[in-house]
Amino acid sequence: SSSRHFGRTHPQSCADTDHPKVLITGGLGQLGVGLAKLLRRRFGKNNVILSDIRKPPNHVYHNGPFIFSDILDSKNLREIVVNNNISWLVHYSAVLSAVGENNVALAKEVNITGLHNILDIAAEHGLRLFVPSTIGAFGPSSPRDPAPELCVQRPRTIYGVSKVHAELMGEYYHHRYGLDFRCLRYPGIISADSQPGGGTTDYAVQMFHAAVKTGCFECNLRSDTRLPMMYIDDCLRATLEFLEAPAESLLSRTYNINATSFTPHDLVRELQKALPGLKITYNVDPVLQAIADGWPMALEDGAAQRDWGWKHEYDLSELVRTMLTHISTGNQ
Ligand code: AKB
Repeated sequence: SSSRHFGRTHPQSCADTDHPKVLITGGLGQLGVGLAKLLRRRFGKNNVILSDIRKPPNHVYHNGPFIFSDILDSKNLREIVVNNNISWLVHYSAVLSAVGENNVALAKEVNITGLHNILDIAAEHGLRLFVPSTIGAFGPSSPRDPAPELCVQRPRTIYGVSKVHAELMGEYYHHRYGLDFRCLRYPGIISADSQPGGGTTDYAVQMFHAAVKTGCFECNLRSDTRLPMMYIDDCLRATLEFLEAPAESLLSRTYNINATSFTPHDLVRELQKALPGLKITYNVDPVLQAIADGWPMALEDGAAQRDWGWKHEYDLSELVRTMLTHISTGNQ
């Protein structure tokens, strides 16, 4: 059909209406349930559909629509977009850095083939498409403190390579076919009630839980490894604000967002203010350490501040206070 050629066939894209109909892929990862909650408050419960290839816990079923969707099955994906009149797609399915290095074939399939399916379907149906990128899209030859928006990107992980590919393909589809592609480079995300899925920054989330539950933790990165980090509420708010930004204000389609940066040592010191008995040992994983050593220590996010008003709220001390409250009160 003509729409398969992705011509500019959607001048009045439904993405421009007040209440978008949103599909979130990879919805059972660290961010999907939280984003669905935020978007449902704004756009209505039934206008936000969470999807994944796994069966969700009961509370996810009770909080709004959940369906099976496999990003590697483009027929299934196309059916979902058409049957539900989807106008925004948030593509959270991905294999993260640590898991990717252990299973390159899977990372290629999910992060590259899956992304191709998503791009084609989004372009065919005039969707607004959000795909997260990451600090992992930089590498050892990128400037590290901070990493600018535009610089050398030669990551050494399959995860990073696939995310640079996603940035470039999305921007290409934007220029070539008018796809409303939007991409944020996320730092490591810290959350209390959802677990990260196999990344290099996971140690930080795990340290919070171990600190509260057992009082001791074995860290797999060196104590002086400084990485950009962000509390989940900042990340989800950034995503919503960026998704709502008028297209004319976006001078770029891929933006860095920054909040705080810390090392394991900084985090331990901050946690020990509330939990003085906390004991940390270090058992460095050389693969993860090499990944982290090639990532930036901070991201330069002036373009996001200028174009769509980005401003983070949580610094390290606020982040630690909030995480400890959530974990200790069992809100997890
Ligand atoms: C990872 O560590 O792989 C992710 C990321 C920073 O993209 N959390």
